[in-house]
Amino acid sequence: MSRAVLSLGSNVGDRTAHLQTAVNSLGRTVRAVSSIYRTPPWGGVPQPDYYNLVVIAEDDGNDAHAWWERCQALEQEAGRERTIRWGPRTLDADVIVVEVHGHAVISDEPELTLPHPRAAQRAFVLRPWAEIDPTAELPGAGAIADLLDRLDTSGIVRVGHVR
Ligand code: PH2
Ligand code: MG
Ligand code: MG
Repeated sequence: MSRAVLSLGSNVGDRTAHLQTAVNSLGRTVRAVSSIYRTPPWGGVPQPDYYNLVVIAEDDGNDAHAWWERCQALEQEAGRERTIRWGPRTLDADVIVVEVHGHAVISDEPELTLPHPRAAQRAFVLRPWAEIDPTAELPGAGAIADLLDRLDTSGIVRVGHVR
């Protein structure tokens, strides 16, 4: 059994619809979905605010890579075009953490680095994640509640929920 924390974001087109479609596509793997948060763009590229949420999903497999493939498929479904790094996008689907049989997967593959190397600095990941799993730990970095205390969350606003 494997359990994944996935971060979904959109800042092009109908942001809510892109998130909704992605959550629907994850289907029966979905165990919890956070609210949708409007979040200021992170990373220095001027662009519209994102809508972000976090999903916790589970499957019967033992393969962290399968989550990466699912995320790629979600981005493709949303017509994602890869242009500017950290630039605007219809859908970004990132694998934050994977546990296989209760153990965190540590990986430094370029395609899938686990845990996600920048998650500890991203309130747009930690804030929605803390909503659905307040005592979660980011392996190697500590409790997400403590990490979040050190970040600026002032621009993050809860705006709704997928159905
Ligand atoms: N994704 C990015 C770059 N910057 N900023 C926010 N607030 N939310 C995102 O999902 C996001 C971002 C590209 O991965
Ligand atoms: Mg991303
Ligand atoms: Mg990404």
